[in-house]
Amino acid sequence: MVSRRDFFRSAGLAAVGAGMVSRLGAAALPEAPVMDKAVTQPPPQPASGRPYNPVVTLNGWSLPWRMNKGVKEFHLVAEPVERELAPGMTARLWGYNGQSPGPTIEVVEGDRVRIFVTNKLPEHTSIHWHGQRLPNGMDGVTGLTQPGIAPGKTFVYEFVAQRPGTFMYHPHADEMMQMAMGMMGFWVTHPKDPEFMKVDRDFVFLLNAYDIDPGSYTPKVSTMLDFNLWTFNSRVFPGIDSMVCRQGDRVRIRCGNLSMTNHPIHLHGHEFVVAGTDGGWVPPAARWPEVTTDIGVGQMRAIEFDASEPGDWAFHCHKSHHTMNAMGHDVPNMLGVDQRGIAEKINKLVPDYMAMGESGGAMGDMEMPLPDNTLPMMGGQGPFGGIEMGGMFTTVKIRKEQKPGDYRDPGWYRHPPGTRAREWKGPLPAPIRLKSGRQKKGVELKVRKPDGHDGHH
Ligand SMILES: [Cu+2]
Repeated sequence: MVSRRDFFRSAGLAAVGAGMVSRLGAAALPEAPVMDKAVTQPPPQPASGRPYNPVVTLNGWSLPWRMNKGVKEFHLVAEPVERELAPGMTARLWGYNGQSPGPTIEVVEGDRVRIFVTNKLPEHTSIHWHGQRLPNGMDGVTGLTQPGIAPGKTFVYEFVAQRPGTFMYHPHADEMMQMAMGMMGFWVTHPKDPEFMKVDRDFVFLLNAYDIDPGSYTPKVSTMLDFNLWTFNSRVFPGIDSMVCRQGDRVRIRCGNLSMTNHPIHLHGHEFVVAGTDGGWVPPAARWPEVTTDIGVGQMRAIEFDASEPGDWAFHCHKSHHTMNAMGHDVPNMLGVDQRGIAEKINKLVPDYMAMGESGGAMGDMEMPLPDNTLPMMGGQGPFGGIEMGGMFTTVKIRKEQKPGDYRDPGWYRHPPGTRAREWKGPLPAPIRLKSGRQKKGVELKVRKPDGHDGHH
């Protein structure tokens, strides 16, 4: 659960916040809760204010608030964090309140919101509230709408959450550095009417990416294209939790892309519709069915589907390099090459050399020593062996017996007898092949040439 840190224990914070606070006439800043775990936290029911249906942040959490004379007050602390990307690999990132991404902020349409932002980074920062309608001076663009928040200082943002929908937040200060280090978060403004577009399960997460050399801990921030860790909410498979649903649920998954490239996000076994973007909800008549939707940089897509088919359904980015982890992005293709003895010889020269198998990849099963703090290129053990995936991959687990509101992982799906692909041991019919290079006898093909003469072949 949320571990809370007494704000006043951190003396530096109390001192720097004082100037801003006195102007607001408040006695003290709201506490800044901290999360120390990377597992999905159960959705918190609102303790005060208007009712809403909370979202579930994949491998994340929602930030508690306090009510102060009708204003919802949140406290974000920008700070260095340690984030476990998957068991076996931890990254030294920048984030908010103990994690990267920062906590999800959930408010209701019409709420007056006050967000205190304390900067514990070694350089200035700001927060831009991506997609929101707000006074220009609250837009968080360093140099344009405000000075940067200097290290040690606290700024306050205040506006009315006018438009219900799905938004993101991230710095608009030294963006290349700060976003490559993991500074970002999700924001959901729930509709005033809790019945509007109500769903049974509502998952949210960000698409992001890091470039961390095997054996090191800190992302290379100047990378533009060659990221080696493609993440859902700063987690890679097999470290990403499953999205667990009850059969028959209406399910919404909201993905915001704050990486440097697009991600075609694909769901198996079901069709979905794109029901919303960061610009708002798509009118029902304008939605079309999809099984993959491309999410561009700086875009959010809310997809919805009926979880009608029980099973463990893959959910992943369709770029195959985005479902691999750090090791092996530069491996040459050795298909068909007899490599007997070569790997051992090269290993004498290059200790970490790993050759791609002559009969294909199958690197999920390859045994090789890894440097400290990295992950195999593909991993994850399923009920039938290696899943051979990494990066932006997880599963949607749909079960008949899952209770409403229960997000606990039910384990692997047990396929009913006769419903799983299996080895065939009977006689094989002769394969039917199309003969190429010559026509079957008795077939005459007539071609009309462009010059008008008929040619017979
Ligand atoms: Cu991708």
